[in-house]
Amino acid sequence: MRRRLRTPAYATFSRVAARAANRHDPAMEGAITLDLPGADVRLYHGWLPETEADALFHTLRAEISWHVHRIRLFGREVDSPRLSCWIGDPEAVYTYSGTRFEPMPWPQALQSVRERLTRTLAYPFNSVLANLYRDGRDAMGWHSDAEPELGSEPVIASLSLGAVRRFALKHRRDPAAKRVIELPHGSLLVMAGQTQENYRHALPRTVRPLGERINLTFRQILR
Ligand SMILES: O=C(O)CCC(=O)C(=O)O
Ligand SMILES: [Mn+2]
Repeated sequence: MRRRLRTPAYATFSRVAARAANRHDPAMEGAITLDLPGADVRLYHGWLPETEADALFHTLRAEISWHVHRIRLFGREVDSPRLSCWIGDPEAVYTYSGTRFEPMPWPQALQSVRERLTRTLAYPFNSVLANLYRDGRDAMGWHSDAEPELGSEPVIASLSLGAVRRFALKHRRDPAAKRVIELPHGSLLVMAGQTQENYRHALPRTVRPLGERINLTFRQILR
């Protein structure tokens, strides 16, 4: 059985908290809620206005120390097909795909995004996995963000910058419960509740000629 850390009460995300918080952030209104049983997934188009999203993309592209993460796949250690960087508060040590990652310090450009997310989603994000997809060959296979240090019912806030990519979700047991959506520049996808417990998600490869994309998944690592 997987080890589960207890989620502190203040970190419990609810629709009520979200609604209350949304009043202070116009970009959180007009969310698209995906109609998937046993999931809580919302997509906010244009969460970051285009010029801000452009600037953030260029700053992070240049400032983040991008590297290839080694991941465990079918018992073998291989290069992850994308460039990544684990960023967070000093205590936010994360082990995923069999590798332990010590956090890099927050770049200035990410601090204000993190503060805005923490405020509007009423959830204390202390880390972010930054990923750079160089073209359509870079991808992420089926997985759920369900490591023990994320606790039960984690909130994952995923900000997309750059090329539009498809994002797929499928239920672990119900083959009819699945969805593919597009994640445009400046959009925010929020996965909460039992989404990680019930669903896997993936960012499939594509042969379409595509430019670079940066994805930032904000998380809370529990101690
Ligand atoms: O790139 C994305 O949109 C998703 C990435 C993802 O699921 C992850 O890094 O855990
Ligand atoms: Mn994920």
